[in-house]
Amino acid sequence: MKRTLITPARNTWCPGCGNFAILHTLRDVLLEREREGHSLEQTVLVSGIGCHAKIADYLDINSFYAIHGRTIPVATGIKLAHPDLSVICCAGDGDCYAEGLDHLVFAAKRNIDLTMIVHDNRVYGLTTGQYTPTSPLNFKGRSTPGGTHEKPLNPLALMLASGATMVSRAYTRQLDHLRGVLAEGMAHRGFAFIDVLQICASFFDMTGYYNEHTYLLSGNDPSDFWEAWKIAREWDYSTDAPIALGTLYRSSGEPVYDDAYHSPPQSQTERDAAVRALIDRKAGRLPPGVKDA
Ligand SMILES: Cc1ncc(C[n+]2csc(CCOP(=O)(O)OP(=O)(O)O)c2C)c(N)n1
Ligand code: SF4
Repeated sequence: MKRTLITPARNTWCPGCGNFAILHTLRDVLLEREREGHSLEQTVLVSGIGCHAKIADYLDINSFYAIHGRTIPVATGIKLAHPDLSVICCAGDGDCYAEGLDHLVFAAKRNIDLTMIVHDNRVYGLTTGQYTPTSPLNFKGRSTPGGTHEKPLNPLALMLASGATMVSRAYTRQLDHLRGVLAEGMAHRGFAFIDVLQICASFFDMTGYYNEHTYLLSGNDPSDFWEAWKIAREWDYSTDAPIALGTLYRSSGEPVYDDAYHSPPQSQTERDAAVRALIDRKAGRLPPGVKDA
């Protein structure tokens, strides 16, 4: 029987939600990687809290539901403890551009080997449409009936400035392109950041706008930081402008945090002994002369 990697959990996303596109394209990428020899058992998905996070319920792979804004600390812990795993973060824009923004900046700065997929619907979806850092100026939502008074954050410029070694944008109505960018992100060694313009059909349906304004990048040189910077600044997430889709920046072969990090003891026996010694030390039971980890 053909594996679908889709769990039997009841799907509660709204009809037309862009999360379906991310779920199914990510599934395709994972199955393709498995055919290429990357075991699914070596892959872990960490999600935040929000509509996007339910992807952990719907995709049949190892997963961890973090708390709001904390996908990256959890994913960092997993990666440092088990450097051989491929670790994916699925976060919301409220989740990681507001609540957990500091973690995002530090993950990029450290160039930790994670694939960061942001379901950027530009609202807090699960809590019914409050504004987030990428909502446009004057956005009228549940918490701002008179419109917002602040300009949005440009996540691509922020990630470039923070040191991310892959910076991309995709769109949930461009499935083949989205699939390609997700595959590229998973293949990248280092911090791969992908801002996915994800349609929230219920609270901020930008389909018509994105269909009209997006274009696929071609002929750009992703190793050219300043070209990437220029492309990132074309659209400020608020004012009408062309919206580039694709990989703006990619720098390969840069040191990754996981390599430089002092690894904990690798064997299970050593780990058990280290944990036991820590517990004993805390409990004041460590015999004289025995060093803790
Ligand atoms: C620490 C904390 N603050 C607030 C909440 C309430 N909360 C749950 S989901 C959510 C909105 C999530 O929005 P976003 O991250 O953009 O994801 P989306 O639902 O749009 O996918 C909020 C504010 C929470 N669960 N935990
Ligand atoms: S509220 Fe928006 S993001 Fe959440 S499931 Fe519905 S369409 Fe999707």
